[in-house]
Amino acid sequence: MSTYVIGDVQGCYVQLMALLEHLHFNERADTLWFCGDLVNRGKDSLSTLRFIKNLPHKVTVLGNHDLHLLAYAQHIRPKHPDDTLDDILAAADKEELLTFLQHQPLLHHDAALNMTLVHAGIYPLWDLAIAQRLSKEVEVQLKGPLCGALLKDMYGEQPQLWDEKLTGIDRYRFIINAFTRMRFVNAQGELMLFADGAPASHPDLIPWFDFSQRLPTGPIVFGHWSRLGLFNKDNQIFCLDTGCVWGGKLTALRLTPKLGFVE
Ligand SMILES: [Mn+2]
Repeated sequence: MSTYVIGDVQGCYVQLMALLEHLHFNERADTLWFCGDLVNRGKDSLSTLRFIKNLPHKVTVLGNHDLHLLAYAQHIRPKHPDDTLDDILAAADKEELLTFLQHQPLLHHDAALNMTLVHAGIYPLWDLAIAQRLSKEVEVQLKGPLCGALLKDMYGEQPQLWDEKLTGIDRYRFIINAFTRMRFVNAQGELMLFADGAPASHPDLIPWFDFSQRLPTGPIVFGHWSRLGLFNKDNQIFCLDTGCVWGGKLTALRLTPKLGFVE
């Protein structure tokens, strides 16, 4: 009866199977959480997505690559040269796979385990209750008739600063960018989405979790930031993106019965 969080799989199906074997994973007894970016760039996005969708006990949140798949499938976004998504679109169960993805949240909170799962992070000026409310706002849109319009207009880097008065697509775009693309903010708390290096490579910027006025959220586990890599700040902030798709490892964080990394 273990619960594990798995880092960014990105279609690395063989590595996922190897990690699960290493964990002695039992799909009837154990639960897997995935921190998003299930697909893309790796060799086998189709097998990965199908395997996760069919797991009896799983939680996953949406990453930027998962949202890209939904937009690409609707012909809203062009194919990126490095995309490895076409096997999904050619699959007989394409609609079930895409519908599964479309119904996943941006944030998952487990009060009993005292842990919150997101793809990139929680914007530092949101506490947990605000983050839960804002993720729901977007999830409702993604599941509704305006999903296509949202996917079409979610791309862009503005607005950079959160304001509760934001409305419509500017509001949704900020929420999606914060949950799925954020790494750094500046001293004013603006999203600095262009920066993707390690913290030391951007000394003028602040990792979102180090922002001095960050509001309390409780422990958070996330991926997305391969150049941050395996990271644990005070058992409160856990990064699990160890760059499997870039030749690195796939990592799990065991939540129960005992907190700890498994590589
Ligand atoms: Mn990502």
